[in-house]
Order: sequence, then structure tokens, then C-alpha cells
Amino acid sequence: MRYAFFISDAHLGTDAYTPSKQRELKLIKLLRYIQDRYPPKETNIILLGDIFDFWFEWKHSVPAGFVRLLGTLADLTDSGYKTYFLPGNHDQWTFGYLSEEVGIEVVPDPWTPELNSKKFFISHGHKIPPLTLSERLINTLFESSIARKMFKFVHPDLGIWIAKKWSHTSRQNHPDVPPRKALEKYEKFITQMEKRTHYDFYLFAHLHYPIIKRIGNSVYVNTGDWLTHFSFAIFDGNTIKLARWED
Ligand SMILES: [Mn+2]
Repeated sequence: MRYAFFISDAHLGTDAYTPSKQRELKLIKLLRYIQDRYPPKETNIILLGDIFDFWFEWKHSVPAGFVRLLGTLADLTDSGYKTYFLPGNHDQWTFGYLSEEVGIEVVPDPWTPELNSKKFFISHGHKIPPLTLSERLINTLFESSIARKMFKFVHPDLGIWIAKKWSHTSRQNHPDVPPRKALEKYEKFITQMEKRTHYDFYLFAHLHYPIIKRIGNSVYVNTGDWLTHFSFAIFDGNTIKLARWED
């Protein structure tokens, strides 16, 4: 496996910034670009979380929309591209639909694969310590299997309405300026981690701010977002670069 593309934080389903449909079509252009130029057997597509502003799978129902993206991803997986989905804090409720229907492999957070003999530490970022008490409570609630079971009993129309209310509040916490404190927190985390285990590349999302920076012998990358930056990271088998989709 030689190439990898890292994409995050499209928050599809919200029309904040650029309308969702426009951003979805732009994302599909990137996926078609990959399909046209990169060989399936050697290319990974890694979705690093919050691709959807809200995703939840009921037993016989999934949120309406995103058919073009899901169809394109299914086409990619059918033609041999390895596609991974690392859930973010907005779309961690996938219980088999994305893997069985779309062919995407759902991976845990953090995920530490080896690609072309390089070691990767990949995380959405919302669980990187230290966390405030409210962050810890919300992470525990969202990961709770009892809460998930209970939410399945909520009618999808009501459930998605509640989720959108929450998501709106949550997005107000994402400023458009460099989130300096959070970036520093991730850097500290990397420095601590490197004392125990070495990873060549640390990939994070969640902050909606693209960044690439050398820390000691590692490279720290934040993929940015598909809301305003339309940024993504490319691993060419050896090094990693940030890029921006322009059109
Ligand atoms: Mn997030």
C-alpha cells in the first residue's frame, strides 16, 4: 500500500459556510481525481471523522441524503480502493451500514496502522487529553451502549432534529482563527507519546484548521476541513503533504 489520502470534517448535512450539496460534489471531484490517477491496489482513502454533521444508524434506517458521496465511495471500494472510516464526534454511530453497504472499513480511534513501513498514529482528535470535565462527560455519553440503544428508539425525524440542535451549538465552538491552544495540546500529546513509542506521522482532524509541522522525528498533520479550507493530506509512500482542492 503506497498512497494514502486523508480527508476530514466535511460536516455534510449542514449548510454552514458553503451549502452541503456543493461541498459534497467537491468531495466527489477529489475522489474521482484519485480514481483517475492512483492505482486501486496501492491507494488508501482514509476518512478521519466528522464527514457527516450527524450520522446515526437505526436498524432499518439511515439519515436521508449523501447518496452521491456514498455511491462514489461504494464505487471506489467495489473497484478495489481500501477506504477507511475513523468516526468523529459527530458521526461515531455507525453499526454496520457503512461497512456492509458501502464497503468502508470502520477503524477505532486512535488507529495505528503501518503504511509502506511508516508508522502512523491517526485520531479524530476529540479524545486527545487533557479533556475538560464536560468533554469527558459528553464523550462517555456518546460512547455509551445504553445511550445508543435508547437513541435507536427515538423516531429518526425527531432524533435528527435533536442532533442538529446539538450540532449547531457545538459548531459555534469552532472559531475561524487558528485554534492555538488546541494545536498546542496536540503538540504536547505528541511530545509525550514520542517518549514511549515512535510514530513517523501523527494525523489529527477536528480543529478545522490545516497544519503540518515537524515535531522531533515525527510529522504532525491536521487535515483541516471540507467546510472552508477544502484541505486534505496525501502520503506518497514516503512523505506527507497538505493540499487544497481548488476549482
Ligand atoms: Mn470533530
